[in-house]
Amino acid sequence: MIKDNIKNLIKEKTACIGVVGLGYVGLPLIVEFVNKGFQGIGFEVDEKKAAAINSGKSYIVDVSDASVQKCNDTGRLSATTDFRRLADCDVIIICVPTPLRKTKDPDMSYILAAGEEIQKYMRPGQLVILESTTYPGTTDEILQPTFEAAGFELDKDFLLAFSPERVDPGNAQYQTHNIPKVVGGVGEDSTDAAAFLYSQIVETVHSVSSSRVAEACKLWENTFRAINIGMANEMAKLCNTLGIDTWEVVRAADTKPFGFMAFYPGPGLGGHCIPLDPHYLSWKARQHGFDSQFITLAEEVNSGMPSYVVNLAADALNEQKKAVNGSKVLILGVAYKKDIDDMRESPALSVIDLFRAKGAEVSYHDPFVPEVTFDHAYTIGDGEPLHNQELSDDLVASADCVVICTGHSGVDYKRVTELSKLIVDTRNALDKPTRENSKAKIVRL
Ligand code: SAJ
Repeated sequence: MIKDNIKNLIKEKTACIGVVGLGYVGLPLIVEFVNKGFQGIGFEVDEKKAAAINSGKSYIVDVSDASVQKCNDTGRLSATTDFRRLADCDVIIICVPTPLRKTKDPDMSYILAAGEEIQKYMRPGQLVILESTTYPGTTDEILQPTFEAAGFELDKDFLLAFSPERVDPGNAQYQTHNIPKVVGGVGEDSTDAAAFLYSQIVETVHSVSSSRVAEACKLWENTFRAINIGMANEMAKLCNTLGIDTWEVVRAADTKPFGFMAFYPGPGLGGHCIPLDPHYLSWKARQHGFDSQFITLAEEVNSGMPSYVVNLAADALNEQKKAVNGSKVLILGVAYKKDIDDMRESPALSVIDLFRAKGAEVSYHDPFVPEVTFDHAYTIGDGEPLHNQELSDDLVASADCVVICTGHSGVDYKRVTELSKLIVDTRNALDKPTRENSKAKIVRL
């Protein structure tokens, strides 16, 4: 039985673990397996990444150079662009990107490419696991037929499962070993073998009945966030309409010890997960004639926040008899969330674009982000990148409006309120004493 063979190799720690894609999911994963005594082969299409790993260097925030070097020193870790070595692996875990196309449809090209490479070098006796976030059905509708087309038979020649990644970059409290792992196989043997594999590196493994359940679980988790953030954004608009302090309301609601989970308004939805994952779910549902209204509505509300923020600023400038056109706008914080340098899908890009479309002169300060580039999706401006400006007194004082898009720690907000004329705070970055002593007019979400 292939399941028993694979489980024995895992038990004896002689199983060779292949990880396809050494990004923020794949690299921490292979390091965990090597640290637990397994041999690990990392597969990358990017030669620079493979070379970095082989020279003991990490390019992932949660993985130190020392931890990569330590794995190298055991002689059990290697990274390669030679996909022929997939044949050496007893387990192959796919951790490749699943972005959206510009049309908001799933871009499956990375999973398809990985599946084709694995098919090329597949041999009997392998367990393949997909970790990339994707729509329910990917594992059994795409990967299973790909391997069967090469003459391999599920349960006889190969096992196949899905296990969603739950890596939270920068989260010191929750790392790979203590984040419960959901596992769902295409058939019981696959579930059993995959669950046994992850039990070697994760404290809690939660098996489900199929790969589709596991695929749907991940999307539920992140769609839950997108919809609740959308609700927080709509509540902000509602509270502003009623003249009620949004942040005071949500903080009060959060005193409820059960049945409530706080989400907060913001300038929009950024990151590589939350803005994208719900579209994988709604896309698949639409293929079956089901239209997910919550996902659509949350997308409308969240993607409308940048213009809501710009209009708040425009109204406030208008009160000071200033037009947006020709005004100097300083954006404080452009990363997609606090105290990180990641710009993916950052709503600050849309805020900047909208201000420029109204003729404002925009600059930014973000200690984590040295440069902001605009892809073709952002139409205004000459396409030239913006560069981080030092937060000098002159920069703040000369701005007609300061917009806090990301409330990084370590910014001297008190000084900003002393020097600014007008501040739009989209992140409640200005605490009450700072607000009460502010010389600037302050507008909040
Ligand atoms: N945001 C709000 N209001 C909120 C929470 C978030 O506007 O109340 C915004 C953020 O500013 C950001 C976007 O939403 O622009 C996404 O924020 P996020 O906190 O969901 O952070 P992400 O994108 O890093 O999400 C990841 C996800 N992790 C995985 O998919 C493995 C998510 O499931 C985690 O819950 C989240 O990290 C986390 O909790 O840190």
